[in-house]
Amino acid sequence: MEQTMRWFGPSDPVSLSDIRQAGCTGVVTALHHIANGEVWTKEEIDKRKQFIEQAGLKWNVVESLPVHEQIKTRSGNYAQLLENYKDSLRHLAACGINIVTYNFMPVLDWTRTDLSYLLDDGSKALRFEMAALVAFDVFILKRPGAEKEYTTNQLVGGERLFQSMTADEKLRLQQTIIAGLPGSEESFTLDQFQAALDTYRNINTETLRSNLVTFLQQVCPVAEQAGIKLALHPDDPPFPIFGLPRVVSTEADIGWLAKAVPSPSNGLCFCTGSFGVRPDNDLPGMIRRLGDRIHFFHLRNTLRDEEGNFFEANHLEGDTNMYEVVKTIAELLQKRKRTIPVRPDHGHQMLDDLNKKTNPGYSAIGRLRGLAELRGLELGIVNTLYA
Ligand code: CS2
Ligand code: MN
Repeated sequence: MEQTMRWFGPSDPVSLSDIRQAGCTGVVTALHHIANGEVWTKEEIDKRKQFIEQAGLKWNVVESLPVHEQIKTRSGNYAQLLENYKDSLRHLAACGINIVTYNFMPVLDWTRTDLSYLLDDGSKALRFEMAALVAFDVFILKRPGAEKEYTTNQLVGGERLFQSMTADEKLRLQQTIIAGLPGSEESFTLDQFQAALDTYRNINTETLRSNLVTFLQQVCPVAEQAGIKLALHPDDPPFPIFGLPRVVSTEADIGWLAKAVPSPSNGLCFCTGSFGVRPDNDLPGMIRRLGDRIHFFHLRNTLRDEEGNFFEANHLEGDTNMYEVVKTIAELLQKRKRTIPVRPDHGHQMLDDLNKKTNPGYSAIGRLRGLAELRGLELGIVNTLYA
């Protein structure tokens, strides 16, 4: 596995030198200063690439080349936006970067309700709590019809939590959900968020799926010709929220998509932290069966409960059997005689980072711990199985 970490560019409090000291050979990054939908020029790509190489690292993966909402909804300026996307892919390929991550989640990128969930050991994790989602959706946003999408128990839990919250806590919850987590391209006020949700009024699962297929049918031929592997990131969390459709949550979703667009460039970013939230996703089995389609791994663990809450657990603990996952990846790489970029995805806020301002999920030390554990695990497995 090629060890990488995500880097948010020159303003990231975690520097390229930090990432190198963590044992990475590459970074995963994006041109975050270019607005979603605009073309990434060769000059801009090359400038960033040089900067990374001067620090002794490689730009292995783009995460993300964001897909504009108008492409997801197939509305407005989508035809031009598709052309821009193709141009950016061509330019990336010309600069020698050939793995490109994206997602097809409507409106919101990854979603959590708590960015500093205190764990027993004093470190802090990101958490998704159903009652908090209901509190926001039904009682803060007051989305029309929202209550029909929850069970009575969920509504009672959401209301109880809402009643117990101070005004500050309500505002913090709102910001956590819609003000944009690291890497998200959008951030919203309440009104803007409701307006964005409304653009999906006539888009159900089938329509979103067909829009994803249209997107892929358009961009895959360009990607194939340029030698680019597209890596679709799964839905996080992997179930519908805010009444929005979700089409990248299960093995069946991926299987369907692979059949609909068989191009070898139509690949996957296999995020164990996203898929792993669903008990019906068998991760090692999925890695085995989807093997050739996977171009990039996010390794992260989660621990769920029966109410649909989950938090980001230590990388080697939680519902995902990370030993089985890494062993399956090792088998895959051995069989294919190739390597694949991997990042620890998120990490806890811990040690010295507890006193610093960090990007939620993207602290230096928590990710360093995750990466170190995953590397050790891989080395142990590879030496035992293939020495
Ligand atoms: C997130 C996402 O957990 C994650 O991987 O950081 O922002 C992810 O980068 C995007 O959904 C990929 O397009
Ligand atoms: Mn991920």
